[in-house]
Amino acid sequence: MGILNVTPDSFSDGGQHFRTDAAIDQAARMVDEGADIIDIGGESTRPGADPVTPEQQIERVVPVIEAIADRFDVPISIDTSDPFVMGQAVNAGAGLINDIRALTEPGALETAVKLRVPVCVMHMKGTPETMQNEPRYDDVVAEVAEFLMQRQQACIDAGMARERIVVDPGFGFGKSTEHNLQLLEHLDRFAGLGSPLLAGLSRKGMISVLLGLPVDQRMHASVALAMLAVQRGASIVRVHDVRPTHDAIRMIESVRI
Ligand code: PT1
Repeated sequence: MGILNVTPDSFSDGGQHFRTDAAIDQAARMVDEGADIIDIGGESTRPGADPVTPEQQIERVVPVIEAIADRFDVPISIDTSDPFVMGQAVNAGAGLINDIRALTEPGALETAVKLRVPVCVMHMKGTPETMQNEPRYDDVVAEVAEFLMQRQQACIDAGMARERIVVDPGFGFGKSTEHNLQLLEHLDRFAGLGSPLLAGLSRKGMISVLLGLPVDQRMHASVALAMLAVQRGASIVRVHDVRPTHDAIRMIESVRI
């Protein structure tokens, strides 16, 4: 899954047309590099980010989704928690809902069921504004697994098929580096939930903590983390650097030890 952020901090502020054109170019590149899904988000959810209104998200993502759906044959995922954005995005051509709030916003679960697309439910402790303020767990693996199992069940009860619900432990979302490492070590526990598993580790802060690298130098470490996730059962890895990750996964799959 290639990451396509359509936010002012990810594309310099040349207006919506400039943003849409830049996003199409980036999508074309990721498709060429082997991406199987393009994940489009109009709201930054990294630690400390401010929320964005549904109207702003729609203004940013809908033209981009329409353009990509028009040009490429690649599945498009919409990274949002807002039911209104979900509807507009699926209408424009998105085929997967990626929700860091695991369909907990009012109306989100019902909307996702009505839209009849697969979903990704992710674990987060707190909100993006505050989640990295000393997160605490008794047992992070058990707590995250319990949450994902509950959200998976809520989706099943609402009428979704288990294999159309993707689960994600939410690396970096209300987790210290130690928590992230424990989740990675026990990732097979989440694969055991019987739904496809997604892991998002690309360029995240834990690489800075462990290796002291700035964000523009985290590619190799990110590929290594993606490989660990794949070997522990992840079926989707959400990444910035598609070609190196794609090559590494192909290598794993042609060796399979
Ligand atoms: C993710 C994810 C996401 N991550 C899914 N969607 C982000 N399903 C956005 C840091 O510690 O893992 N899974 N959508 C990006 N969020 C972060 C979080 C970016 C933490 C950076 C950090 O640096």
